[in-house]
Amino acid sequence: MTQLAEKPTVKDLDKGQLIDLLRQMMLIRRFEEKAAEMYARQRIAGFLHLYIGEEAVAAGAIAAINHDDYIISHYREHGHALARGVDPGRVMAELFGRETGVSGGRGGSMHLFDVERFFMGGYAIVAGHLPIACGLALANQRLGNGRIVLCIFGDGAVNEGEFHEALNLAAVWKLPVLFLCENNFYGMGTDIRRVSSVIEVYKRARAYAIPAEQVNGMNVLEMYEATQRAARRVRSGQGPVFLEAITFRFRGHSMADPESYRRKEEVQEWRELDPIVTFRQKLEQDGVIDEATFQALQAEVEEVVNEATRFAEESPKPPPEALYRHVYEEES
Ligand SMILES: Cc1ncc(C[n+]2csc(CCOP(=O)(O)OP(=O)(O)O)c2C)c(N)n1
Ligand SMILES: [Mg+2]
Repeated sequence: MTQLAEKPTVKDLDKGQLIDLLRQMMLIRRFEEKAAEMYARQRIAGFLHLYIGEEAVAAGAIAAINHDDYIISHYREHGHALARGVDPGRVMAELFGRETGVSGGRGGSMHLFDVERFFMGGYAIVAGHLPIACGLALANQRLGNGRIVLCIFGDGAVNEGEFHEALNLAAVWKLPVLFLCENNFYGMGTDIRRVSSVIEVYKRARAYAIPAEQVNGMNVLEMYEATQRAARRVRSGQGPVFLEAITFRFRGHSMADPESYRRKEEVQEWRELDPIVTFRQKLEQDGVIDEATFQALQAEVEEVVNEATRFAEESPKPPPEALYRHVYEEES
């Protein structure tokens, strides 16, 4: 029930790594803007939940763990997949429902999966993946492979039974899970202040004797530092750690959200904390990048996203018989 001890060290990050964090956030932003455009043009159907505004959480946290640590996430997960290095073309193809998508085009936006990159989904059921995170962590613990599980979910998950079951078991069994709650204050159109008796989500973890703290999720370096410290503790075998990233989605819950539940001024206030704009300014002030570097990054990201979209567009749709695959075992 203590704050995480040791002080953070982003001093370890060199110039290249700092630029990578900026590039990563820019890629997620541009990818999402393109996905919104493709949705409007009816290239993408079904649900589409954008991550715009929350990029610092994914970029900072995922850069701070090992490439073979597991990540398991909720349904607003495009940014997490991209930050883990899942191929943007295969993510876009999944949104398009194409055969080349990471889940063969049958999962769509909420079910991105890439086992080779230890990215274990994409889950549409709110809080449904927290027990799965515990299962992955139990396997790691038994195998003694040194891997941890980064389990990402929204504030909407914290009043679900599975949240409490998972936290309790993880604490009792000292499972190597890093719980990361993206608290953006809304679950669909519901304000957390209206439905939670304790709105400081991290305090709930402390009730299970899990070390927990709040992090500024609009600041990529703070996310990196906090995750690095938390991951170190989790990996040392002392059990789970809980981080609550304070963040905000700039767009509606999904593409079909008139946002009548929140004030325009509130959204505007958070937009002024845009994690990409503020980090770019910091890097310029610190002399890490100049205007030309930023322009080059923008051009690079644009090209990656255009290429991903071209790949998705040109990819085949799954044939109708693919509907029967992975459903029942075929009789021989
Ligand atoms: C068990 C369950 N209940 C309800 C829903 C419907 N639902 C989809 S998203 C959502 C809100 C989740 O909000 P949050 O966890 O805060 O994530 P955010 O959208 O803010 O990233 C709800 C209630 C669901 N998918 N699963
Ligand atoms: Mg939320």
